[in-house]
Amino acid sequence: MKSIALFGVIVVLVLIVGGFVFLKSGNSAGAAGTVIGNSGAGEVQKITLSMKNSNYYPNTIRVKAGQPVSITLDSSIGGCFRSFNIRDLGVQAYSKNPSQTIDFTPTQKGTYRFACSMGMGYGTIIVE
Ligand SMILES: [Cu+2]
Repeated sequence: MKSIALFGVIVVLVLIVGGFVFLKSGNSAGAAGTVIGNSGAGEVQKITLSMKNSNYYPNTIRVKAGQPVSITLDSSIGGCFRSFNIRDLGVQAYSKNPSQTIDFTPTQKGTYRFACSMGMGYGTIIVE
């Protein structure tokens, strides 16, 4: 009876450790993606949006054409604001959490509107 209990404890421990390793590998995958962005020495244009006055903040973003853009929706953003669209640039993404960035490369210069899926939150992205 005692050895069965011990076995049970070991199984639970293995599951817990295994779970941590699994979570860690998931996180490090995201971190690796970030490192790749940084290694480009300014090539990836990183933008973090948060929530202010029931809208995205900053509300106007400027990026350079032909260079990859990586948008992070920080943890203050919730609900349908996490589904991010720049219709005219063909960007349509759902970011489940801040580690899921919205990556795209704008090629066409211009001023575009970004918005959540329902259009409640919106702003302007200027590609120059
Ligand atoms: Cu919305």
